Amino acid sequence: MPFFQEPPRLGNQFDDDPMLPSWIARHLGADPIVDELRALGDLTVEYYAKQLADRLNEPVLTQWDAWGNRIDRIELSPLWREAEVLAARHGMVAAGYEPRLGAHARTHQFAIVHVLAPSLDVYSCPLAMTDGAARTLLASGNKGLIDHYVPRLVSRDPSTMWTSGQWMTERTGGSDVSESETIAKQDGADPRQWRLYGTKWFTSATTAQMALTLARPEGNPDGSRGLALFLVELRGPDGRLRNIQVNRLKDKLGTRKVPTAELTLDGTPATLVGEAAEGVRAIIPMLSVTRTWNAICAVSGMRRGLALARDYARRRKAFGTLLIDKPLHADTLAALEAEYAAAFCLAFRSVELLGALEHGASESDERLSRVLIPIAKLTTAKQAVTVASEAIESCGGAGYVEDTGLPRILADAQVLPIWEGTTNVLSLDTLRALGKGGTLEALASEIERNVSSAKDPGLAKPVETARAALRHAAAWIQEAMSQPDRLEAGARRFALTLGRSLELALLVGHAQWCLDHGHGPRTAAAARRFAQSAIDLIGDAPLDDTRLLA
Ligand code: MFK
Repeated sequence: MPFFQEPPRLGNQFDDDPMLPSWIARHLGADPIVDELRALGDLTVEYYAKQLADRLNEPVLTQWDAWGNRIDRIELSPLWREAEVLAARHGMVAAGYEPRLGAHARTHQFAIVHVLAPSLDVYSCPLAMTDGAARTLLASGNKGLIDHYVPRLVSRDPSTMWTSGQWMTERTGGSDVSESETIAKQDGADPRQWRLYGTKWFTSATTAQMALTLARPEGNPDGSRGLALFLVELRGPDGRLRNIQVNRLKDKLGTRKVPTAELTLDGTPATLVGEAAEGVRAIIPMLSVTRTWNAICAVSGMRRGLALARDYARRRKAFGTLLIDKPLHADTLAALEAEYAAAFCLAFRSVELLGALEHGASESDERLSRVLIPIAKLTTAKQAVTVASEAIESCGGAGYVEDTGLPRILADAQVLPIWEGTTNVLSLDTLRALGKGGTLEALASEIERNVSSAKDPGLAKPVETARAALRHAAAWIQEAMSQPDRLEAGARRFALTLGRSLELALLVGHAQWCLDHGHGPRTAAAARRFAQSAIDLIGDAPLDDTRLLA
């Protein structure tokens, strides 16, 4: 009988997660949520099979009908059509807005996302933007828009739920939105009704019913302050796009199921959300929400890669034994599991802060979240790519062959450090956040609060590693503050050092809780292992060398 390798299989993605059950027990404790998450853990296995079967389907844009009418219709992949229904029914957005769990609603929501999203082919993208749009409208105080749109965005009814896009990026760039070229012209006498003219270069999930977008009201000054925030309903009552042309769908490395498009707006009706200026400031709540989604999707993607890699190591034999029994293979997987555990803590701490912000956070929580959200996004996104790459490598050649489904994990992870602010843009945002008084102190006390809870002697070294990295980072920024080029050049190493020391501290805090509450020694092992990785990345590269090299 010739040999055929058994493919890796998924188990229940709640029960098999080494972090989520203890995190839920610590923060929510409630049995009904455990039952719900366990049921989703089975559902995600079922959808993983569908995802593999759906692998070759992609969105299709049809620009013209047979009679020459411009129709710009986008057909979604079958799994995405199912995901629309599942997402509404399981409250992937709605759960974050429901009052039952108060400030823990966000933890509940993102636990659902964490379990389910890896099987839904990046349907997380429109959901993240939908969530961000709901939060942005609520923050705008525009009662008419809130009453009309928010109930749709946070609905659990698939027949009434809407999704929203977020159109910021133009040909001038996705990072520096101050150069946006889209113009808004007043439409008639109603000061809230406008028409938009311009090109949007990267609009994800163009099948959404609405979008929030930036445009410059005619006559406004250049720069980001002259931009205003608008709400666009994409289709009229006849189902046709309202003066929007879909120029083409993007041909991307990953996120292939997401219908990302280039659009021309040619007199698109739009409603002004707030003032006719300061649109960047008005859209910031969107960024905080989508960056938190990014962090959660980074850790859930890591989980999926590791779940498959772990299972594969228990099925695959080479040189006489199972891979899992080989010290080097086990060592490699252990380091990745530690990386996941650390990233998990930071992503879910961001979620907790998001919930606190929405339920009357203290001033120090507000300061902390301003810096922790960009740090969590940039740190976990980088980890997601590394872990995905290692996870597919651990499956050998199979990890590189498309019809195993494994390469998609890496291709989809690679978007995470790019969209919603690249690593460098968010490193600079971290510096900007620290420019606000008391932010570094809030971060330091977050680290200290967590490490000082550790009583177990086995955690002493990780505690010292986290403290030492933070001390080094604080000393560096103190010195670099007066040297703008040095400060900017070192910003990524600085932000990642803060991210990794925060992760270590949170992991230590959770490890102690697990030891104290019968959740075993595994998280403490993760803290020890993570502490052996590069936590402190602070350092200056000579600027002359940089000039020679770059
Ligand atoms: C799985 C997850 C799925 C996610 C779906 C994603 C699909 C969507 C695809 C995309 O659309 S990707 C494109 C996303 N684009 C970005 O994320 C933009 C990246 N660029 C930035 O983040 C820039 O830093 C930013 C546009 C915000 C900078 O704007 P400006 O024009 O330089 O404004 P400025 O002066 O820096 O900031 C304006 C105000 O906002 C300032 O307030 P003050 O004047 O009071 O100081 C800033 O402090 C404040 N601000 C900026 N960033 C902030 C912030 N406040 C809070 N939080 C922030 N992050």
